Amino acid sequence: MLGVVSGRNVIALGLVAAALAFGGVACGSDDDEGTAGGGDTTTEQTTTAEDTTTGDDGSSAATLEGETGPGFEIEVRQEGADVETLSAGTYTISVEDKSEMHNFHLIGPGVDEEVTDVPFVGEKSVEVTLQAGTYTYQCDPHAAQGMMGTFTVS
Ligand SMILES: [Cu+2]
Repeated sequence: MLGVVSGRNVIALGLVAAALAFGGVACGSDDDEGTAGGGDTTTEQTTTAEDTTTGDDGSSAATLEGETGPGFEIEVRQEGADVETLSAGTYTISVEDKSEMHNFHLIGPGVDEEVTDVPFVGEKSVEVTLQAGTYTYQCDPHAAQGMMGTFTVS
């Protein structure tokens, strides 16, 4: 007897997986951040030569150092010390203005000198002749808030 071998051909069907095209979702982030509002602060720097010629005859103008800002402070110093009294005479007052919101204004007998104006930042020197009396130095916009001081000349 011949055994009939029934061969079975199993046809394997290869399933081709359909490739799905994924639409890549681009993360739309704004890379172009425009730098808004560049500071247009033009800081003027006036370098005034300090002519503190220490003359031998002692007739040279003494120097006062004024300072206004950056906070709500205004000062006049001589050799580092706060000025309260001075002798009459000619002085060079060198003002360092550290803020564009303050100025330096000296008012008194024979003097009405706005050494630096409000937008100015930097250093300026002027020569002033002080007479007997009381002088006020102030920041005009903020004098009422106490940004001022006085010294007496005799
Ligand atoms: Cu001020």
